[in-house]
Amino acid sequence: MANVEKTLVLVKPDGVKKHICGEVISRFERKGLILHSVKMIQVPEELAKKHYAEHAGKVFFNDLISFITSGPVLAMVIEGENAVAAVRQINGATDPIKAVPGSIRGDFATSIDENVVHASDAPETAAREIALWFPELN
Ligand code: FUP
Repeated sequence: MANVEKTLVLVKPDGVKKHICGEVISRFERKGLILHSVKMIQVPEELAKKHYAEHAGKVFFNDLISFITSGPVLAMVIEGENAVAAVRQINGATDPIKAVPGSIRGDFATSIDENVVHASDAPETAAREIALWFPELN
């Protein structure tokens, strides 16, 4: 298998509340990706701010932090060939209205500020995010 990668995926509080964690995991598994690590976490504000550091100062930053800390999040490391791009394909576009039907966001969300899932956008980002969310793997 060429180009095996790991990527960080979150089922955000809206996804946990909709009881679709299993559905989300199932879509990655059906694609052939592997569930490497998984945990349920109540996100501390400090972790949320580090995770979303690239958005600090933007108009939606405070809402982003409030939302991700508003309830339990399912954090996981997904592994497999081209895992970064494969997971983002399955998740769909950031704005659920632009996400195609059949993608997670296209099927389960209507609003950009509650879009069910997060996934790393590049291998370098994945390394940083996995270290942040799963320090025990370092
Ligand atoms: P993504 O990589 O698809 O998660 O998207 P971004 O990193 O661009 O955005 C991170 C999160 O910020 C999104 F999941 C939703 C939120 N966001 C807004 O609430 N409003 C915006 O205009 C853009 C992003």
